[in-house]
Amino acid sequence: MTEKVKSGSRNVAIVGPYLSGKTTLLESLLFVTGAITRKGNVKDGNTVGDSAAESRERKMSVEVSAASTEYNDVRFTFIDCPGSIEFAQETYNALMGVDAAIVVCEPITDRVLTLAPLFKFLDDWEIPHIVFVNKMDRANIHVLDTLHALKAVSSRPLVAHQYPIMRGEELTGFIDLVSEQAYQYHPGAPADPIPFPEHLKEEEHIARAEMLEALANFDDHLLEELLEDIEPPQEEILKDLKLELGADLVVPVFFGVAELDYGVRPLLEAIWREAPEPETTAERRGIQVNHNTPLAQVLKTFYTPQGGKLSLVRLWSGKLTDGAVLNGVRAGGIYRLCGQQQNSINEVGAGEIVALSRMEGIITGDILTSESSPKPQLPKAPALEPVYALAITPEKRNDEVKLSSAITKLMEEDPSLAWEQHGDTHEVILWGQGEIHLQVALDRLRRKYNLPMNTHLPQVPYKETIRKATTSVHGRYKHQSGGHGQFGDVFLEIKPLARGEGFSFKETIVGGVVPKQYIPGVEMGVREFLAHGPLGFPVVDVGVTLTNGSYHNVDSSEQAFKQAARLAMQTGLPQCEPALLEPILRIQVSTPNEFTSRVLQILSGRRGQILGYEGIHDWQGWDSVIAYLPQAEMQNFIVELRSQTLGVGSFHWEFDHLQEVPEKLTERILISSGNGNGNGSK
Ligand SMILES: Nc1nc2c(ncn2[C@@H]2O[C@H](COP(=O)(O)OP(=O)(O)OP(=O)(O)O)[C@@H](O)[C@H]2O)c(=O)[nH]1
Ligand SMILES: [Mg+2]
Repeated sequence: MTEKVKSGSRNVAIVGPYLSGKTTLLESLLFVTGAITRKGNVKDGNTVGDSAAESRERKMSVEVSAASTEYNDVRFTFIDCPGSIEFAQETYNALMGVDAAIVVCEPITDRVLTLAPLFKFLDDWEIPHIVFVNKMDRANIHVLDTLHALKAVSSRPLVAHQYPIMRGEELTGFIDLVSEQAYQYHPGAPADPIPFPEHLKEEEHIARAEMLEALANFDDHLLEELLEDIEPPQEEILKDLKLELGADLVVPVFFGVAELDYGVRPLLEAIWREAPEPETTAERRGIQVNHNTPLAQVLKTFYTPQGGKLSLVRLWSGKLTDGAVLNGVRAGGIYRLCGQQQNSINEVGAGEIVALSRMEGIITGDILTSESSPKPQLPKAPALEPVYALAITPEKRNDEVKLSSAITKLMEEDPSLAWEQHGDTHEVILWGQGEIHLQVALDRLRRKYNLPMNTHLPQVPYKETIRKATTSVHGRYKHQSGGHGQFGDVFLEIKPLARGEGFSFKETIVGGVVPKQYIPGVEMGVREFLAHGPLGFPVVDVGVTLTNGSYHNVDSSEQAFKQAARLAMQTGLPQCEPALLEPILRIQVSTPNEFTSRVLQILSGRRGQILGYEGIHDWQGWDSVIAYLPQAEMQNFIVELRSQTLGVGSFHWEFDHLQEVPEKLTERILISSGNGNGNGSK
């Protein structure tokens, strides 16, 4: 298909807290621009944004979805991002490739904190953004209070771009603060100009003055005009809005009702007029736009329900034509997306977001160039650490072999998933960002790869150690079976080592009472035994010395000495006061400081040891709490943390050390692991 040349393009992410109306806004944007002729809605599961089965089923977005449309001769590609914090990686990856973002939120003042991590990301990366206060058909707080609350969570100044006209809790129109023209909304039609509503004069003046003052902070000429009471020309205000939005210096605010298309056209008009062009974005990212050399970045990987692979890329530079070869891989096709609908095109120019098919071996975040050119570095959203785990086993035993290739594909789609086969517990553990995140991954395994899974809570990789030494434990292995017998005989000393030292093996054999060639067998026997100590777990921090023994000329062998060593360990280790050890994590929790005391309580309630807390230096109002937390207490920690912090608390973790399990817990752990005989660590 050959297309008429557009005068430009804009790529805009639609982001914001969970259920704020992003997918509904996308539907409305596509409708008012004519990309779709009938609007779907989230409840009926027929929106463009939530067309993936996993999103439809849950009535929430669980992955990004791209849709291209046209407005005033400019190609717009919107990326509808999931709001749930568990899918934040999707949002962050997409944001790296857009020219601007629309932050959709609700007019609920005590929930604005949920915007804080997003605002921080946008400001850290200087991504121009506009706020769209949605659901203004149910706004039971005053507009100025909404603005005030929003300002408190943004490090950049928020400026109202319009002043809403309300009837009770319902939005009926708006005053454009640049032109001071008032408009009345109508269902299913563009807004009409109306006379200025005099009763709003005072409030409108306050909002307009604030907007102009915020803009003047970055424009001396405008500042002079304001000081001299000169009315600035509209073109000057619009020019400043464009420049300052483009440099992420100010954040314009709009109001609307996405479900009724109210406020959607003014929003679109503002993005069209004020959002930076793709070349400006490339320049700000330090990318040399070279018209000959393609440079693209993968923002998302999809495996479609039919099994095909699609890589959503931002083309920063150059152009792509059908059959282009990037990083040595030939693209199967170039597509503009509208949710799951793929429209094939022959060619695409710099500044657009399109999908490439069959880019085998290419994963999200990859930088793509034509074969010959050296690859420049482009910033990449940091990968989120997994904070929630489930152990999984295929429902059908034979499926085990298929599992790793399916999970690898899932991880190509979603880099915030991880998996491991645990060395101690032998479980396959799926790691992710929360319960829903993992449920979606399991749904995909079942639906796309026909791999239904059973899940259970992962076992804690406990270890055990000893508290006391024992001298000279004897192990003798003697076996006579027909011809050639077996004989091994050893004396071992077992002692505890300092925490973290692991295992050591020594020998003090004199006079060849245990011949040299059999000593490795003794060590092997000891090591094998230590894989499952008397409490049922791997034993660590133990030193064993082979002190004495005897052998038989004919019947001795390495194998026989191995058995003798095992027998000695079996007798000796229970005499050494075995003790259970649990992994302790060092965690760093980030939380709004109004919730810090709750976080401390949660940690103490989970046997955590608080090491300290302080304000985060580049994040006003947020604290960082450092603590030791037993791994056994981590399972639902993220769930509780989020429930106590409006969903925004997060944490980093790393293994720190092993520590003895408190006596009163040991017995419970041993019984539930099926290893204990109820006699605790004694
Ligand atoms: N009253 C009202 N409800 C709305 C409006 N916009 C969306 N909704 C409803 O809000 C709910 C969530 O809408 P979505 O569009 O799925 O929100 P979202 O932000 O995409 O949600 P996630 O992607 O899951 O974070 C749905 O039930 C919508 O019908 C609006 O303007 N007014
Ligand atoms: Mg959505």
